[in-house]
Amino acid sequence: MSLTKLFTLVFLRKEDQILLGLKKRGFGMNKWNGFGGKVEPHETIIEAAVRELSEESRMTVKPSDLINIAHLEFTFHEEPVMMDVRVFVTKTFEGTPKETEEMAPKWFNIKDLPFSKMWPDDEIWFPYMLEGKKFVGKFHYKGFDTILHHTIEEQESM
Ligand code: 6OG
Repeated sequence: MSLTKLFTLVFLRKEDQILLGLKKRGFGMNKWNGFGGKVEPHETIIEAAVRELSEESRMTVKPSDLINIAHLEFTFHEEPVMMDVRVFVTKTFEGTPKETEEMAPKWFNIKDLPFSKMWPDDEIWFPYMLEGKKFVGKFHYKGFDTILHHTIEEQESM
């Protein structure tokens, strides 16, 4: 039997820069990523995206400014869990990024992203996001370092 867990992942854009955070604990520790986490039972996906961004970076966004650009599905060899990650981007936000217990935020130029210290899937799908495309990406991992196979399908709308 398989079990799906729903997550959010938010990226803020400022001209040719993107805000990433270095994860300080838990799943994906020591990797740069966007900001996000589990959707709680009482909240919508958008509410979770806004909340997780604020908790992890202290940045504020309006729910209506988040653009859903991707669904990412992660499965792991011999693991029953499927991670369903909803990816959002926006250029409209308020605040100054602050380090929190979970993340250390930093702006990166989009031409100089730290892929060697990110999830291996990021290098495959970031180009779609940076070109403004919408897509569904499916990645099947063995452990946390090896992608056994993947697919990416562009979508007209999400
Ligand atoms: P917490 O454990 O912090 O939520 N996430 C991934 N992001 C990328 N780019 N690649 C992956 O490949 C990922 N697996 C999980 C979803 C975990 C956060 O990490 C994201 C969430 O934003 C396997 O609650």
